[in-house]
Amino acid sequence: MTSEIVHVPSKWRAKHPHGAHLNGFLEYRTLYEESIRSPDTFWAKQARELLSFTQDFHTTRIGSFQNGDNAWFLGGQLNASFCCVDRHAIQDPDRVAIIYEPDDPQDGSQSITYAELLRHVSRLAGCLRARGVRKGDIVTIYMPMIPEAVFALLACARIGAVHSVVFAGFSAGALQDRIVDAKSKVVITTDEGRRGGKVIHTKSVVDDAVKDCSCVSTILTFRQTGGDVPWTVGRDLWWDEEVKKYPAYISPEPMQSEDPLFLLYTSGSTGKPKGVLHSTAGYLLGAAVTGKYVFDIHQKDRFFCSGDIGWITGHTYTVYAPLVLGCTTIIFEGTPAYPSFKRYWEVVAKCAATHFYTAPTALRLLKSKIKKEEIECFDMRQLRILGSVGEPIAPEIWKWFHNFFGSNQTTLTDTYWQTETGSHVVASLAGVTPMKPGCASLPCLGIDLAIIDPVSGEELTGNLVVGVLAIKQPWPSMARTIKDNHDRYMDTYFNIYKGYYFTGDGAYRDHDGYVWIRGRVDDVINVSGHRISTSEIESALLEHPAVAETAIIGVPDNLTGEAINAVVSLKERENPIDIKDELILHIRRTIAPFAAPKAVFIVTDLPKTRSGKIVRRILRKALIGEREFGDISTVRELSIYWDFFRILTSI
Ligand code: 6R9
Repeated sequence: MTSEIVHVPSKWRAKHPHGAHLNGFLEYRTLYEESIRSPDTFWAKQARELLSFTQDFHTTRIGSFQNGDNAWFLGGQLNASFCCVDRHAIQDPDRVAIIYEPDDPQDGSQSITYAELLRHVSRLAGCLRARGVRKGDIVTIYMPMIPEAVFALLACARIGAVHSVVFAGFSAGALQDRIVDAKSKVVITTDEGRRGGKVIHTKSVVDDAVKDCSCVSTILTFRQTGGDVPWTVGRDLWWDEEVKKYPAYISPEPMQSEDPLFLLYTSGSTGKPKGVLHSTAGYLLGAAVTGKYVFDIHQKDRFFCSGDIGWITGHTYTVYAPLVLGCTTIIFEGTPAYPSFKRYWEVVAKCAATHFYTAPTALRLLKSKIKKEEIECFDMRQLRILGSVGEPIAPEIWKWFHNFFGSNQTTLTDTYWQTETGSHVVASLAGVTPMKPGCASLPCLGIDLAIIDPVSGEELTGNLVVGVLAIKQPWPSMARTIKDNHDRYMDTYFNIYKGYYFTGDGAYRDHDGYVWIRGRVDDVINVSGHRISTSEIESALLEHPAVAETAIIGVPDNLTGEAINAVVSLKERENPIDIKDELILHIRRTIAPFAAPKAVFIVTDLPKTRSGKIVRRILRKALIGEREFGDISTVRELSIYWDFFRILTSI
């Protein structure tokens, strides 16, 4: 593990003359200590500063992890759409809230001001109300990355409805499960969407999904492409024909702090996807505090988060954090590969983005496709802050990201968090924290981290410790429950180590107190008594020039307990026999002989979820010879794993 430190570049300060919100690393240390010593004082102050309560709260926090009943800002009333729209529209109506960059660059971008956003959100909110949606009802949203998806989230929030966004790449079956679980009366979608030059048939999928759902009485469809779509008179309504019937302003519904804001389904290690429920004030505050301090957002900023609205990253950092702080969010409909692999650079340059937040999976792809000369023409001078999310970022990829997007003049924050945490929990603060490539760094303000010995269940204090990552004190944006299954919520997060929230990830605290995320604890491999993180071996393999992507899997082994298997895709066609030996030698050399894979499998691509995470579960099952894969509804392009299978069985 490298302990190289990258300081905030001096040119960063020149780009940002007023400096970050915090004046240096010592101020973070002081504020962090205060936030842990007196959490109620810290969070109450942040809440009053960053949110707008129409009625102030009287109690900052009650409840405990043991009882699973944490609640924040009791007695407070607020509305998330007011905080994200109205207050900025009142202060500065012409400030741009959204820049929309379509899939096809020929189609031209579009800007929406805060005043316009208020009108769009109000009209849609009026329409939802007219279709019978009431406070507490769950509205399912199945839309591509377009501004109307943002309007839909905020319109729900405006009338106190709970939004449940389903990624518009999920199948009809997966969508149906979520609609039924949520008992949605209304589903919001588009006729079609575009992504990477391809058409996605959103309305047809919704039609298939609701065939057996008696709960759905309205499908509201935004006309995005103008394509022909199936239509059921009475149930189906065109967005443009409906919204114009409702006023350009409706007042926001006053909500209690703890009223739910949204539901988001996520996969657990077992069972069907769980509906994670987030609260209004606590969630919004997590987005605001991390947006302000981790990403140093200022109102003049243009924030580009490539995370789709169908995932938590899209919720918190494409929608809520930028809008609650009143800056401009860039909504990008497309992919990094269309019409060329230069697309992300084009979007950053064209929109003059100040921030670019993306995932290592996209970066690995781009790294294997792009040469420096190809992107030197783009003016990236406005870019100040880079961010990474979703999985550990190998130091190699970190450095490439910093160089190829930031010309080594930006900051780069690796942000560790989860659907359940609502907002960042471990991250460096842009412009404040000295960075270590590949390291998530330090706990965010108000987050009391613990590393626990998984065997004894005891907390490991001090530095140079390895264990499982947990959180010791409640924080406002933590999920409040799993819909209709509070027992599962307790068992997954709170009953494993009493008194702690258990993240499910392994972590190492180095000699500087920096926290390195080692991947899910089920991804830790124990070979002959040596514990080794899959991501550590993966990072090392990625440093080999031939490797494009890799997943390390632990398989049972008679001799060593577990054996390491490496599944690797290559950048170029190489002789697989030669390269296998070379990769094994490479790991022996860079980590240790015990970390060297026992077997290496060369494949053309790895099975991934639609959000780009490698599905190790499938690889593991294939490697141990199981032919039953369980729920594979979240896996992209199933053909890839059949291909993988074929290669495995032919070896
Ligand atoms: C935000 C998001 C959560 C899981 C989490 C961990 C992994 C996320 C990471 C990271 C290492 C990072 N993860 N960010 N691992 N470094 N910076 O991705 O939420 O989809 O719920 O996934 O993703 O394993 O437990 P979610």
